[in-house]
Amino acid sequence: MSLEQDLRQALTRDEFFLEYQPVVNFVTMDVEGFEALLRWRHPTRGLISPNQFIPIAEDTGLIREIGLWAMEQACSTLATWHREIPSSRRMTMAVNLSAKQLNVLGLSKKIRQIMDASGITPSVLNIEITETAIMEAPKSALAALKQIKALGVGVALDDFGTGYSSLSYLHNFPTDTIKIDRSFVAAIQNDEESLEIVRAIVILGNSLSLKVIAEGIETWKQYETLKNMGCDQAQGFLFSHPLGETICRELLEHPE
Ligand code: G
Ligand code: G
Ligand code: MN
Ligand code: NA
Repeated sequence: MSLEQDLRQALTRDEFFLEYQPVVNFVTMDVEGFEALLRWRHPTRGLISPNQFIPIAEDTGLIREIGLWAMEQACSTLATWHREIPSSRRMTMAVNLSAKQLNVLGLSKKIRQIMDASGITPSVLNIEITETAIMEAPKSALAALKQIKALGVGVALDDFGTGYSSLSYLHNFPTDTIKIDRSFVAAIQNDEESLEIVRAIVILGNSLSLKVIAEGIETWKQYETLKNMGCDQAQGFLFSHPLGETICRELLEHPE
C-alpha cells in the first residue's frame, strides 16, 4: 500500500493525534498557550512526521478534512482544560493551517462552527500560516484571513523570515503575531548577520504592535539574547518538547 492510500484511511481509523507544545512568556516563563502539532501513528510504519505526510495530504486535498479534524481536536481539548483547570482559563491554542485550506470556500464559517461546538471564545484561538502558503494564492489567502480575523481569531505569520516579501505581507495581511523561524534562532550564536536580522524583526514587530514569538529555542544563551531584544513569547525544546494531552494536563494541574 502506498502512503497516500494509507493516508486516505487514517482519519476513519483514528490514527491521528495531536501533541501540544507550550508557548511561554519570555519574562516570567509562565505557560501562556500551546501550539497543536499533528501526529500520524501509522499501523505498520510507526510514527510519521508531518513533514512527510502533510505534503501528500496537500497534494491529494486530504488536508482539508485532516486540518478540520486537527482544529476540532485542538479546540475541544483547550475547552476541556479551560473548564476543568481554572488556572488554564486564559491559555491560547495555535493551530497550523496550510494554503490548501485557505482557499476552501466557507472556511471561516467552519471555524466559527468548530469554536461554537467546543465552547471556546475566538480570542484564545490563533491560526498559523506560513508566508509560503500566502504566496501560493495571495488573493484568496487575503480574503480568507480577513474573514478569520473578523471572527476574533488571532492570525500568526509562521516561519517568519524564510519566505519572500515578508515585509509586504506584514503590511497587507491582517496579522497580529510573527513567529521568528527557528533557523534564525539557531544561527544567532555564530552569525552576527542573523543576530542583526532577528533584532530588526523584533524591533519591527514591536513598533507595529505585533506579538513576537521566537521558536526553536534550545539554549539559555539564545533565550537571554532574544529576551533582551524584547520578544514576547518563546517556544522550544529548552522549555518543553511537544507533549501528549495527558502530560499537558498534569503540567497544568501541577505547575511546579
Ligand atoms: O511537529 P513538527 O516539528 O514535526 O512539525 C513539522 C511541520 O509540520 C511544521 O512545519 C508544522 O507547521 C507542520 N504541522 C504540524 N501540524 C500541522 C497541522 O495540523 N497542519 C499543518 N498544515 N501543518 C502542520
Ligand atoms: O513550522 P512550525 O513552527 O509549525 O514547526 C513546529 C515544529 O518545530 C514542531 O514539529 C516541533 O517539534 C519543532 N520544534 C519545536 N521546538 C523546537 C526546538 O527547540 N528545536 C527544534 N529543532 N525543533 C523544534
Ligand atoms: Mn507553526
Ligand atoms: Na515555524
